[in-house]
Amino acid sequence: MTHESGALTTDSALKTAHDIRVPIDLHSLSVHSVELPLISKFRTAYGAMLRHRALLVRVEDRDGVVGWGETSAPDLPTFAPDTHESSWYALTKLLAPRVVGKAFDGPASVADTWAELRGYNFAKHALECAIWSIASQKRGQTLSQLWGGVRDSVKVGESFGIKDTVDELLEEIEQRLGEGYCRIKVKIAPRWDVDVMRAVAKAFPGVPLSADGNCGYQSATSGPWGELDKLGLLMIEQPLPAEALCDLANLQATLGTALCLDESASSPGITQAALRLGAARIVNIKPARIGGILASMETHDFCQSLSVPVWCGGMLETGIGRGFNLALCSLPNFTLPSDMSPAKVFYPEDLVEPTFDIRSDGTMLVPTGLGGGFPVREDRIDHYTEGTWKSD
Ligand code: OSB
Ligand code: MG
Repeated sequence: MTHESGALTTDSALKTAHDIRVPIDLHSLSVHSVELPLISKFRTAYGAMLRHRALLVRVEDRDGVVGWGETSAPDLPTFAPDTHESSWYALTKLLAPRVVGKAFDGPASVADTWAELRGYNFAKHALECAIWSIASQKRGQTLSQLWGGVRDSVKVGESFGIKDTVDELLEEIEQRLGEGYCRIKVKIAPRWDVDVMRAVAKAFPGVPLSADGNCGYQSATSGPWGELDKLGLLMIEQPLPAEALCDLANLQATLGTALCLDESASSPGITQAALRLGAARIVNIKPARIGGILASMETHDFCQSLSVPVWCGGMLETGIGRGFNLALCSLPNFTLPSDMSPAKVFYPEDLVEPTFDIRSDGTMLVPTGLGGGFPVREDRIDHYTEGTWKSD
């Protein structure tokens, strides 16, 4: 990190991560399908979820170092082409054979083995995370240190699903603001948008507020956009379908409010194209959706060069996946609050212990532990596992 004429400049995050050298000799890999009950249902434009399935990847290298990664592709290919089952297929049939029993000189060389494969971003991300966890332990550096992080704590907000009533939503927001969260994100869908956002803005004046459409609207010209634009929102996340880049650009041109890419940002290349089209002014980097940690670094870097701020979204990950997300948020261009609820907001218990929590100033600490950041509770994973695959 250097200071030039008062401006904060850093090396490219991609180059920093790409250049990490550490011998990794992959001895074994297992994939665990877990199902966790949700404390309360989580509803978005895609529908309601009462339980959550995740895939956990465990890798062990010949020195006995163990790394875990997590991915949380949904049951149906609604959010992205990836699903729980397609990620299972990719991990067990496509990715494991490329890495098990092989020796590498660092995480980037492992990721190189699947560079020719299109898609399966969620699976690639989980395996890449498990490898980064091993790299962190073998180098004796935290993920944030390995990746060139510049801050010890990150600003976080909460994502609120669609509720049965506005009062229910307001009550939950009030509780979360009391816990410290510094930004509110409300899921919207046709008939749960302008009135709801107006009520939230009125009840909590001055609190940064965004809306997330989850691709639930079809038109840039008709819809709640003009009304939402009057509310001074921090951003409107993914109002139109993922591939509607030209419509997003048309909509962005009519709005004072910044649009933010989520589902559209399906790879670094598409994200860059979308920004050059003017489809948004902010990017939600979800590492699983965009293809992993290195893909996130690349996206972080060109967004920074285009003066586009980024933040990290969540997919209801447990503490295993969030450890990587928190470390990612320590990079310089993650300047907006990220979706980073502790697992306890969603689940009866976390799969790591100790886990992380929100602090009263609206921040969370970047993990200081080696590996994924938090000690994994393998006994709890066993408890929630409904299927396991192991390499020979
Ligand atoms: O669009 O950000 C989204 C959860 C599932 C699918 C899509 C999204 C979400 C969230 C969850 O908003 C936020 C979190 O995990 O903290
Ligand atoms: Mg979103």
